[in-house]
Amino acid sequence: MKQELATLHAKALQELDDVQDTKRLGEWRVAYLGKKSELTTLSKQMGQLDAQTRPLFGQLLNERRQALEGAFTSKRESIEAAEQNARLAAETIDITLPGRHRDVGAVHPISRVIRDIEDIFLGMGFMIADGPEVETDRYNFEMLNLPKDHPARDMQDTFYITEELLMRTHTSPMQVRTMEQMHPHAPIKVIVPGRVYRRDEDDATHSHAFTQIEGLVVDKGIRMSDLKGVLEAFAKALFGEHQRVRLRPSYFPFTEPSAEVDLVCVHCQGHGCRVCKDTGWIEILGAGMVHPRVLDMAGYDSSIYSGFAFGMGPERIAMLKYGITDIRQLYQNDLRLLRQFAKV
Ligand code: 2U9
Repeated sequence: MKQELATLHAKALQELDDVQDTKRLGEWRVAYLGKKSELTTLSKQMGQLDAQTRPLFGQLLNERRQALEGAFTSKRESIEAAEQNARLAAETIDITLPGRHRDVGAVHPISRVIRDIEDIFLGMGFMIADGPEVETDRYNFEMLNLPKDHPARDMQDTFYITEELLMRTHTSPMQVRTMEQMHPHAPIKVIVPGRVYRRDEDDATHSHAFTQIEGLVVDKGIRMSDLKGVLEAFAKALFGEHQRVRLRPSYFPFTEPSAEVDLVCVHCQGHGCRVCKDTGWIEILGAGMVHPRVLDMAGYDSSIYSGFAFGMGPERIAMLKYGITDIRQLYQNDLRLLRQFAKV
């Protein structure tokens, strides 16, 4: 039995020598130190030995088991260290490699101006509405006090789809729809941003497709002074606290009285320059008191209700704010222009 033990020990150590990974190490442990191992079998057979050799063999058996367990532990440590090193080597990051470039998008200047304007009016309690770009003659013209024979229809060249359907020439039809939807509730405070279409020749200041933001307020007792106050607050919020507005008489079929609204020139602060043609003022809005006929047609009795409306072009505002001189630059998607609006 002693010889058997010595052979077993030598065989176990030799096999352990060949073990290279934790899986095989586990198998080795089961085979040589486990419950069904030869070593355990030998210890069970110890009962057959005589009383004198039994303790000696028992001690020997213990020494061999401890030796094998020691060998197992140091093998496990060396395998784990090797596996750890391999893992670390595989995970090595070369921090000297150049980084991968990721393109960062930018909000288009027109969208940016629209968002800024929306924020300002939301802050004043307005809601935002949007609606169809293909409109009916009724909403685009009739309901805005522009009957078929009205000379002012010539002011706006229209893309017609059929006799009755057209590409909207302003966002005003959506204000009419809002009034119909809100009726009989008041007040109405709404702004409508959106794309509109006109049969214009494209040049530095005109485009056949452009954006507009129009606003409408309807309630009892709305006056021209409310219009001026709201537009002045708007001008200050968008262009700075020093801003003032000036109203000049004008004409729109859907408002009476109507006005053109000027800002102190953003270039020369009113001193006079090429941008404002030496007047010190720049026009940025059209506005007026909603025509009584427009209120009545949408269901708001003009003897009880009054309102004001205004309209502006985000392109023109973007050009003024960012010093863009040709409207076409806003539609060409030239990355050299757009990249200037990417926030870092
Ligand atoms: C309703 C009643 C009245 C909207 C208005 C203007 C004046 C105006 C233009 C300025 C330059 C648009 O971008 S632009 O081409 N707009 O001058 N728009 S009042 O009046 C309305 C709208 C809807 C029911």
